Amino acid sequence: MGLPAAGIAAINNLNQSEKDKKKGGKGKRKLGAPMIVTTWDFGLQANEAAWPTLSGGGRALDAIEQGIRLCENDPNERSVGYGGRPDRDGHVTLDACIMDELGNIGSVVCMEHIANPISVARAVMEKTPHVMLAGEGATQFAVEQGFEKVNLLVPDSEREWKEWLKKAEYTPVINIENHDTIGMIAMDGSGNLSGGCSTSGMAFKMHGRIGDSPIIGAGLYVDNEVGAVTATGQGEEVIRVVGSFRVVEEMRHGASPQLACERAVQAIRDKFVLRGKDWSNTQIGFIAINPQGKIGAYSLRPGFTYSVKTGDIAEVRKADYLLD
Ligand code: SD4
Repeated sequence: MGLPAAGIAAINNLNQSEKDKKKGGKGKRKLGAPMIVTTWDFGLQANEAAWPTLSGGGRALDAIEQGIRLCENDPNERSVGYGGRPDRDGHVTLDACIMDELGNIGSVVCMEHIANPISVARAVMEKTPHVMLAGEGATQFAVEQGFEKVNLLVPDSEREWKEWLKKAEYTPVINIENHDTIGMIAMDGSGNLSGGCSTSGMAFKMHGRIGDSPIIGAGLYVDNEVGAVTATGQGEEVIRVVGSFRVVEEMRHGASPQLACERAVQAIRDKFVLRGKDWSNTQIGFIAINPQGKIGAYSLRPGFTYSVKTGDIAEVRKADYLLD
């Protein structure tokens, strides 16, 4: 049995007004001023690359893609994109995801030979009926979309890998050179939030290993009404507590971005305790923003830094942490 025509119209109108609100149309909201927060020291340059779009009235989603691409293209950033460290078999496999203010999502996992996984993730989001593409299928899609196929393994990474092969011991190193996964969250001049995350994952990981970074809810989550969150560090632990979604849900229930990040890190610590596992070699960091422009950041161990850019500020900050 169908609804009467007037009832259907009412629902349609309601949906349209909700859509208008979220698109910044009717009921346009303008909360905090434009801002970007990015994981690690290298976020400073990424924020600068993203800022012209935000300060020029552009969309947070575009700023995110521009900022992350800068980092992906830099061969000296050895944990993201071109120049990333390979897995234990010598393959550079990249993970990335992106999410906008409407809840659109796109992700690529374990993708080889393409330097800008964040842009491929965006293409998955905008040009396919799917939300995730993996491995060869992701590369094939990227090539079909006009992305160039390149060798991502730079000589320095290859040298490090060959050195590692002599012992082939998998011991993740925390806070590698004060940069790691790039996670970027931003609010634009319309008060809309977006985020992105891109990584080559843990160096010398098993072939096919995927961390939190391309998994919506784990490495990244955005709810335009509540906040945007991203994570860095050992992805297995972030996935275990569905980290970024968890931080957003803490904020939804009233926690500040700071308290929400602290609770998610505590939840990760609690899982280590419950499982009787050692966390001395583990680092996890979260950053969060809310529509009022408040920032949160917290990590399991010392050494996590994040970069903040607003109209007045461009700086690297040290996050508070749970354990020495
Ligand atoms: C991952 N969180 O793949 C990402 C990046 C990383 O140490 O390896 N960080 O788990």
